[in-house]
Amino acid sequence: MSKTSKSRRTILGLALPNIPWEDKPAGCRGPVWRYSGNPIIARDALPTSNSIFNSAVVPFKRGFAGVFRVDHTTRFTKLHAGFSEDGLRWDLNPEPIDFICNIPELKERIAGYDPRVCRIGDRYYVTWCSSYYGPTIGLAYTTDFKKFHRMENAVLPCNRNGVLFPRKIRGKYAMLSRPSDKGHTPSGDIFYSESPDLCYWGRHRLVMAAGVSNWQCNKIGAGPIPIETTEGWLMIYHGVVQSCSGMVYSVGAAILDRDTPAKVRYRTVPYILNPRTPYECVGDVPNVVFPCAALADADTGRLAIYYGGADTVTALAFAQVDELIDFIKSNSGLVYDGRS
Ligand code: BMA
Repeated sequence: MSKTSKSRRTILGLALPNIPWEDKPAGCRGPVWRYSGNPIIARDALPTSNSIFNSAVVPFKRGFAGVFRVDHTTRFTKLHAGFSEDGLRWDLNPEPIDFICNIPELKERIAGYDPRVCRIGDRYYVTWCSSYYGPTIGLAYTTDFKKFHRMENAVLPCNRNGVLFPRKIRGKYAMLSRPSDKGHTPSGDIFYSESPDLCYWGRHRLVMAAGVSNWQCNKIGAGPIPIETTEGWLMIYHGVVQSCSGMVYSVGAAILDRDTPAKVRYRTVPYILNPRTPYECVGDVPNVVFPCAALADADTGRLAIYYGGADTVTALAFAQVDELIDFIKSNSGLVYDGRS
């Protein structure tokens, strides 16, 4: 445990002594480094899986639980629950989540991908890209990762990357999302919305637009549940640039104001992670790193970031919160070219 991080206690959250961890390897230049055992979940970990990626995990009981994006060999995309003692070796349910749904109009709308899981009180809320006349943000909750209760969709279509904040802000539930189109969305920006009850959402505000630097110039979307720190909300996000051979997905980080998260305080001009290993560059969709979850240990400042590689496998990366925040602050640029 680093003395500095302990005395600063930057993360305003719980201790997580069993967070998966590996020290930064010598020679690593940036503030984020990959787990040496990547990928942690192979594409064929389930009998019917084509790929398992872009998935969300949280601390649960003495270990961890999660909701995983599993594209089947039918190429239908489903959500599966999974459990782990150490956050590295995962047991995924072979059957997809069968949501309990009392809303007839949503019952048959079962498409699901890119889940996030957010604990608020004693409930774990799942947001994911669902389908209702186009992509929209599905919402459900569970207390045990066995029964999942479907709620109303959060937004009108078309929208992706719905990410809840882990507590109410100024008395309201809060969510980030990224309005999109029905296809591969050539451009898109991150917005903030509030709700009194997780059903009715409003006061939509632009947080930040695509731009600032090339890796994030076409579209951006929030990734893991924001982590509350003494500096503000640490938001890890993906950014996209269109290249000659397709879209390239990288990862950046920003710090949002604690009381008014639509205000960006700092935002990385360089990426903090980009596709460069074989499992990130080769797969069903090459050149994609797509983070959907981060574990945080308030005692040590350790972060474990879960991300999808090349739309095929699940991988893990690490960072130290103080080092990451220093990096964000000293490499920050804020150009809101979408504000007007
Ligand atoms: C986005 C989403 C992600 C995917 C990415 C790259 O639009 O569909 O699930 O990882 O494209 O294909």
